[in-house]
Amino acid sequence: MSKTPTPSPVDCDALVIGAGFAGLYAIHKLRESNFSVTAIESGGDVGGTWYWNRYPGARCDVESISYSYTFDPELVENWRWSERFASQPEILEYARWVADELDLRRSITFNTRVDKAEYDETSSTWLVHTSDGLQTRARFLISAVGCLSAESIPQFPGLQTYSGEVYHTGRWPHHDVNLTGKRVAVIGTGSSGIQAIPEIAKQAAHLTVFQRTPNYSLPARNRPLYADEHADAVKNLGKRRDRARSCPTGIGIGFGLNEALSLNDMDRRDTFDRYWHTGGNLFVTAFSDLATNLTANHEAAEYVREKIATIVDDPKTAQILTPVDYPIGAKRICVDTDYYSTFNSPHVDLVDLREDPLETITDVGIKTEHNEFDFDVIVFATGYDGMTGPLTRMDLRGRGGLALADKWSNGPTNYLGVALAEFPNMFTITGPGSPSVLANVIASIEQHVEWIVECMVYMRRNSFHEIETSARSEQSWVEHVNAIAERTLYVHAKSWYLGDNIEGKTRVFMPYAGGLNNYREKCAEIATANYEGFSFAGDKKSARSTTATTLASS
Ligand code: N01
Repeated sequence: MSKTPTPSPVDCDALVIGAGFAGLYAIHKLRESNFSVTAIESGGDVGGTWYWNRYPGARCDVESISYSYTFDPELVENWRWSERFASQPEILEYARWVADELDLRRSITFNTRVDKAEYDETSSTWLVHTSDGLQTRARFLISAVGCLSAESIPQFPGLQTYSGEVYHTGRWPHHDVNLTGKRVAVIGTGSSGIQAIPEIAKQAAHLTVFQRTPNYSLPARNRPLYADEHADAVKNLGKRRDRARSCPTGIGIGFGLNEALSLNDMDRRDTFDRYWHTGGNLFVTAFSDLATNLTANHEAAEYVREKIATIVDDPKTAQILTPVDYPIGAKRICVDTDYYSTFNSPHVDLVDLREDPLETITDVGIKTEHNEFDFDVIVFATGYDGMTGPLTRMDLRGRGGLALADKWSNGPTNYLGVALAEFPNMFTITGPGSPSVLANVIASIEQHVEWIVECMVYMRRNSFHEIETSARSEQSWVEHVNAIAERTLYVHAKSWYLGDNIEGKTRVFMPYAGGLNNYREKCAEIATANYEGFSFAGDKKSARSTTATTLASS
C-alpha cells in the first residue's frame, strides 16, 4: 500500500473492506482473476463477526456443513467440523485456517479501520482513508463489512455513571471474563441473549434478565458431527451445492410441500413434533405457508407457546417468556440450548420491561419503574444497527461528495443489494436489498463475490473503467424488494430487519425475501443482458445506459 498522500493512478484494483467470510472469499476470487487487492480489517485477525462475537455460548444456528465455503473441494475435504452447530471458537479457527490455506493474510492490513472513502470523478477511482493515516487509491471499493457488525447499545439514561463491568455481546473482550460469583444483568433476549443467558447462568451467583419482547426459540439439539456426515458432505459436494443454489434458503432444504392447514390436527402436530425433536431453525419451514399465511403460522406459534409452558415451571415466568403479539419467524427465529429451562433455576430472575420499564442505569445497577437492582456486571445483548449501520458508520462519499448516510436517510436505496447510484465502482457484498441474512449467509456471500468479480472481468474485457447503476434501477429494485416483503409475515413484527431497533431509523424492510435461488437467477439474467440496469464508461465509448424497468413485474 502506498504511503504518499495522494497516490496516482491506483494502488490496487480493488480495496476490500473487511476480512470476515465475505472479505476472505473476495480477496481469493479477485486474486484468482488477476486483480490486485488490498483488504482493510478493523479486527486483529480474520473472521469478522466470529472474531468479535466471543460471548459465552456464541454458536452458529446454521449447521456447520452448510456454514462452510463450497467453492474449493479441498477446503471441504480438509476441514472437519466437530459439531452439528459449530461454536464461535471453532468457526474462528476455520476462518483462520482458510486464510492460511489460501495465503490470504498478505493482502490484509489488520487493526485498521476505513474512516472515509471518497469517489474521485476525474479519475474514476476511490480514495480510501484509513485509521493508520494512510490513503489508498483503488479502482473498485468492495464492502465486505457484514450485516451485523455495527453494535448498538441504546442510550439508556445514566449509562455513563455505572461503575461496574459493561459488555456488549458483539464486542466481547478477548481476555477471559470471569463472571463466577457475580451478580449479572443481561439486557436483551434476541439470538445473542438467548445463547448467552444459559451459559452466564452457569457462572453467575445471580442472573437477572431484562426482556422487552419475548422471542420464539427452538432447541438446537446440538451433537457431535459424525464421520459419515463429513464423508457424505465431501463426496456429494457438487450435488449439495446444486441443491443449495436451487432453494430459497441456500442450504438445500426448502419449505415443506404441504400447507399447514391441509393436514388434520394430529398429522400437523406430528410434523411439528418431528421438526422440534430434530432441532434447529428448520421448524419454521415445516410447511409451505408458515412464512406467508397468518393462520398457518398461528398453528406453529401455538405449538412453541405450549412447549414454553411445559418447560418453564413458574406459570408467570412462562407467560412473560411467551411471544403472543407477532408471528413465529417474523423476527429472526432463535435457536438455543436450555434457554427456557434456565429460568427454572432459583438464581435466575426475569424482569418484564413491558410491565416494569427500564428508567435509568444507576452507578450500581439498574432502576426500573418499580424496582432497583445492584449488579457487578451488565451485559448488553441489545443487537446491531443491522445492514446499513456497518456502511453508514464509515464516511462513504459518492459523486459530488454525496454522503451515504444522507443518501440512505429514508432507507437503503440500492440495485440488487450490490450497487448504488451515485456510488460508481462500489459493490456491497450482502448489502441491503440482497438475500443475505434471510438465507445461509455463506451461500449469499459466494454468490455475490462470484457475480461481482465476473462483472469486473467483463469490464476489463471491454476496457470499461467505470460502472454505475441509476436511480431508476434502484427504484425499480427497491419496489420489487418491498412488494415481496409485503407478501411475507416479516412485516408483522418489529425487528432489526426493518430497522425498528434503532431510534430514528427509517422503517424499511431491508433484505430481499424472494429466496436466494430466485435472486441468483435474477442476477445471472442481468449479467447475461450485459448488466441491465447499469451503465459503463470506458475506452470503447460504448457505454450502455439501460434501466431495470422489467424487474418490478418479474
Ligand atoms: O440482537 P437482536 P441479537 N431496551 O436485535 C433488546 C444474528 N445472530 O444480537 O426485541 C430493552 O435480535 C431487544 O428487544 P426488542 C441473528 O441474525 C445470530 O440478539 O427490540 N431491550 C432484543 O431482545 C440475530 O437476529 C446468531 O424489544 C432492548 C435484544 O435487545 C442478529 O444477529 C447469534 C433495547 C436485541 O436482539 C441479532 O441478534 C447471535 C432497549 N432499549 C446473533 N434495545 C446465531 O447464529 C434492544 N433491546 C445463533
